[in-house]
Amino acid sequence: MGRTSLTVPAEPYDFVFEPSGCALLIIDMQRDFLEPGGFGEMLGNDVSLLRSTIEPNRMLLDAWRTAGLPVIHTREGHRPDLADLSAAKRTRGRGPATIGDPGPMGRILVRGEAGHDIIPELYPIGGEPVIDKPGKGAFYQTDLDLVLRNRGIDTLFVCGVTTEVCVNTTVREANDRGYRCVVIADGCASYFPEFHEMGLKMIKAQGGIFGFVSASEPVLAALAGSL
Ligand code: TIU
Repeated sequence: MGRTSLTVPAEPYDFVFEPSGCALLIIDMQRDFLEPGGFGEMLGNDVSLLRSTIEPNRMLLDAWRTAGLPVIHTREGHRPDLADLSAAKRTRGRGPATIGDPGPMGRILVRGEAGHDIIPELYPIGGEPVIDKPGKGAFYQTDLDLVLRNRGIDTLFVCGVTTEVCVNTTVREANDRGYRCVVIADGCASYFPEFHEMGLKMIKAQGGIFGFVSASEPVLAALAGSL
């Protein structure tokens, strides 16, 4: 792909980008958050709200791979010895089980366990870095910034779950580090629809205070036009 700029309709205004500097950043599309019988559902959440994001993400992933553009995946989770899990995070929530406890798909949010892994529909392929993060933001205590800089990436198209937690936190972190972010509205979701809506509004308010919001279809159309 050349150095041609593309334009995609977005809010608060059209977003102009150069594909070679754009990564697709897919946040925490993990089995424990998305699959029936996982940790998310065990806590009483309706995972179908999150599963609506799988198809838009799959189409974006296909398009990014076809265009030969960088894809980066993240997973929230902890070392098996939980040495990177703060007491504050472990004890918050007061649910029936917490991080590190046995769950329906292995130890909850522990690296190497089945539930911690990415759903099969969006499984990474060779050459796609997977960033394991102990927090909500993908920059905190990870090498994401280094990976992006080494690849000349300055723009992130951000998808994943959940909109108001890990997506919002990551976009705010990226914004302060000088990255331009476009959040894909139908590629993100929350267990709480009103939080999804407000999470997107918070990104694009005040002239795009943290970034832009678009959707999978216009982004796919922009990329297709460039192939
Ligand atoms: N990935 C992510 O957003 N992690 C969360 O903890 N989300 C919740 O909504 N709990």
